[in-house]
Parts: sequence; C-alpha cells; structure tokens
Amino acid sequence: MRADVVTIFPTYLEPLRLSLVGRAQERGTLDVRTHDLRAWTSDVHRTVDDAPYGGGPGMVMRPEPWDAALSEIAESDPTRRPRVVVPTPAGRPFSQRHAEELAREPWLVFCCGRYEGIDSRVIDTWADDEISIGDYVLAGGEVATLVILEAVARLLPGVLGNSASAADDSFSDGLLEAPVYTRPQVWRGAEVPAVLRSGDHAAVARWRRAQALRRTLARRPDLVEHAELSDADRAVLEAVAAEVQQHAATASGAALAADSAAGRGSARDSPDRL
Ligand code: 6GU
Repeated sequence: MRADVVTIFPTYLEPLRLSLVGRAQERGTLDVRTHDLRAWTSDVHRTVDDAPYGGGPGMVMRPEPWDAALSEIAESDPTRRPRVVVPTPAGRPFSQRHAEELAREPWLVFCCGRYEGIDSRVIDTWADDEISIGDYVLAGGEVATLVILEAVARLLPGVLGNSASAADDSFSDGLLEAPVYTRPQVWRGAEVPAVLRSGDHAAVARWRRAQALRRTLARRPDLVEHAELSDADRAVLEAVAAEVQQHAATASGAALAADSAAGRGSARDSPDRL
C-alpha cells in the first residue's frame, strides 16, 4: 500500500518509522510519503491559512495549496486514483470495519487540516472519506492520521507476526477481547485463572468467549446488541443477568452505606465488576 500524508508538520508523522508500521515500510509492504503543504504555496510567507468568510474565531486553510498538492500527488501515478481521506472531528466515526475497508485500498492520501479546518470546496472536490477518531477535538489531523494508519497497517498482509491475532482482536468479531496473562503464575497474591493453565484448549476457548461477553456487556453494552451470538453466548449472558439480579438482591445495604459514608461512588455497583 502507498500512503501519502499532506501536513504543515511533517515531523508529526515521524513515529511511522517505528515499530510495526516502520517494519512494514522497511519490508516494502507499506510506502508512506509525507509532504509539507507549504511546498505548494507561492507567496514569500508560504501562507496556508486565511480568515473565515462569515467571521468567527480562528483561521481556515486556503484551497489553492491543497488543490496543487493533491493534483501533483494524484498525477504522480496516472495508472490509479488514490482514496483521499480527510481526518476531521466532523467525519464519520472510525471503526475496525473502516480500517479493514481502507486496508484493501492500494493507495491512500491523508489531508491533515489545522486551525478551524480546510476550505470546504477542497473537501467537496477531493475527499472520498471524512473520518473522525472520536468525540473530542484534536489540534489537527496529524495524530488522527497516525491512529488510522496504524490501525490499517497492522491489517496488511504479513505485517502482524501471527496472522491469527488480527482475527482475534477486540472488535473483529464485535466483542472486546478477554483479559490476558503471562508469568509469574502468582503476582502480588493474584493467581492466573486455573483454566488457562489446564491445557484444555476447548475449556480455554469457552472461558475466553465468556470473559469477552462479560467484559463487553459491562463496558460496551452497545456492542453486544450488534454482535453475532451463539446459543452458548446467550446462555452466558443469561447467567450474567442472573448474577446481577442476585447481586442486587443480596448486595449488603451496609456496604453501600459504608461507601456513601466514605463519600465513595459505589465501585461495588460498577458494571465493570460483572
Ligand atoms: Cl480526525 N481531527 C481532529 N482535528 N480532531 C479530531 C479528529 C480528527 N477526530 C476526533 N477529533
């Protein structure tokens, strides 16, 4: 895959040299090319922004440098057309599905906006995707590009050492992953669950699935609604619901009173304790 990144802060993208994404580049699986938008300005000050029409705070990125940059990049390979991605808090929420879709593209171009954003006519002309990485506001699209590219790069063929681990990921089957453990067997008095040491692979798989379901129910109930569930999964969820009911019935009023006397929010009632 080729990925071009246009930014006024090329150094922001340097972490792409490291770790898994860096190795993918060394191996030729991924070819990242970072471009300084100011190379396509024509004034002595290399201006990329101007005041917004209609007034208001901040500045807007001018269309001309963007159009020149994107035209030159697109024309660098006339045999194909890049998929142009604009990271913006106003975009569609980024998801694992989205990452899988982008990983199938041969060529991506990321446009990193700063200030209040890029002139909307550039977006209308060039953008195939506007993507948000979450409900918060970053100072620019660079960090979002790092996030998206890392999520995409690890899905490219041969990038993960163990190709089974991508299929196992949180979200790939619509659920969060089960907790993981390594040695020592006992650490600070806490023991690794016995089933993981049993050598019974079927029992391990059942335990992990049940943990994934419990965790997802506690932390991301919205995901459980959309996950594909087997009859065994439903049985686990029913058992959890029964436990919660039991807990509500027997949870000592004393414990709750102690929590509230100590001014604690009741961790005991946290769904994460499921
Ligand atoms: Cl993609 N860009 C910026 N600037 N802020 C964001 C974002 C993107 N996603 C969430 N917040």
